[in-house]
Amino acid sequence: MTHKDILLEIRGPIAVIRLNRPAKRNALNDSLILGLRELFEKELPETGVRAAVLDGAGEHFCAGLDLSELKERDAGQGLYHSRMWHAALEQVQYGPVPVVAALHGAVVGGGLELASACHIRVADETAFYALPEGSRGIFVGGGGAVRIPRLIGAARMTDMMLTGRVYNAQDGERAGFAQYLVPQGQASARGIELANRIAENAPLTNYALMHALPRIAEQPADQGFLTEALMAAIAQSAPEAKTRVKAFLDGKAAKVRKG
Ligand code: 1HE
Repeated sequence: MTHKDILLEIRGPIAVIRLNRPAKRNALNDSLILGLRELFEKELPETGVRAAVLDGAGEHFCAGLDLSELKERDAGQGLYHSRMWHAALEQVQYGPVPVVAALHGAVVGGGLELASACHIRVADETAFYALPEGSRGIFVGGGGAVRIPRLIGAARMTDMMLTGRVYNAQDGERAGFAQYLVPQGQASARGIELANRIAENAPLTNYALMHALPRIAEQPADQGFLTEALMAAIAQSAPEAKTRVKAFLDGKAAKVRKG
């Protein structure tokens, strides 16, 4: 059963997943993190959707870790807590379908870590990005140290944590947090549009983009080229690829148009 603070709506080929704890600015307590893991690992695969959108109810996407649960933990408990986040966000990144994060308001701390585990980020003009961990005397623990530098570079992340710098939506898009910047209130609608487009792809193409590309990008070049060749060979041998290529050659598929 879907967690009490998560709304799941199936809209044809896509799922719309909403963090629904607006009174606490969608702060992520342990229960909600485990709920996200359960959703991506068990519930979503059963729905048969081909893409998903993740957004937040209320004025903000997500205020990060629920600080009211940050009680005294010893080093071992801290390690397990962080690994619990890793396991949950791993299910988002390497789960069943590509996930578009639709961002508005605060995208901070663990909220930014969650957004970074998604495959595409669409932000509206109200979005802002920060890593207040630096000011709270803690460190990122939800995979941010790995994923955020891959979006914006280690130098920008270091600056954010050392100085408390907050990026607004425009600067955030330029820095690489979001791939799309839309007017206020339109992030979810645009996310849904993109997810529907993603759902039209051959499933193997989406699989390759989710599971092969990030690993290839981390491999030494000679290994990356080989992995790419293996993935390409598998994707192009699928019947769906042959049908799609034939449709183009028969003049029945869309051409690429100038953006
Ligand atoms: C919270 C949290 C939270 C709000 N944990 N309760 N994250 C942060 O350090 C960010 C902390 N939050 C904020 O800076 C602001 O709340 C916001 C900029 C996100 C939103 O401001 P605003 O004015 O809209 O809301 P608010 O009045 O500050 O908050 C409304 C309520 O939500 C209030 O509770 P109330 O009972 O007084 O109504 C807040 O206490 C509560 N609230 N954010 C708990 N984060 C895996 S490691 C990840 C490490 C981190 O993420 S550290 C960064 C944590």
